[in-house]
Amino acid sequence: MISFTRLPYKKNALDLVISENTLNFHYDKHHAAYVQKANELLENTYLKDKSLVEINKITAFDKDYTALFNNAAQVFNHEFYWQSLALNSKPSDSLMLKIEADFSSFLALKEALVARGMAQFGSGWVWLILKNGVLQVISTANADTPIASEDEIPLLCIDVWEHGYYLDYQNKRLDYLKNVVENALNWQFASENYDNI
Ligand code: MN3
Repeated sequence: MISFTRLPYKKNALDLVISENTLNFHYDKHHAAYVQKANELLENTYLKDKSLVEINKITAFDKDYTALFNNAAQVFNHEFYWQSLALNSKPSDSLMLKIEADFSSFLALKEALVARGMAQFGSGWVWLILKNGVLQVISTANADTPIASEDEIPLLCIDVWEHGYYLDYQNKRLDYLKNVVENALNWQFASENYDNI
């Protein structure tokens, strides 16, 4: 059974970057629907008592479970995205040193996140991950998620499905990405993920 986790803040907490109106749909409708569909597909399978991460890892490469993977991965990705958002946060000293080592500067990392989001054709996700000891910015299409992989550890993500920004930014993905990256990424969450590896 996959749970519908609570938003880690009030729906107006990210206002001016992501509105309460967007979260009313994105969290209450889209995220909720992925939870409901994943649980319908889990029923009567041997996977139903496994954790969300285990379900993702097992179903990611199994064509018999494509629909379950798509919905379970979207649940994981959305939970991770809600935690990836916060106003006014900064990387820890250790993460900042790593960013400067692998991207040359914090600014260069932020530019890479925006550029990767613009380069993702159609729906998907932008991620800051640690892979083989190196920070990387990647994108995944549709529901695909780095946790399906054995060697990609996600630190932050940004949803670039249109449902995540259309009400606030219409078709202007660039404006959404720039505003999120500049003002609403939860670097404390990224730092905890990095420092706990
Ligand atoms: Mn979404």
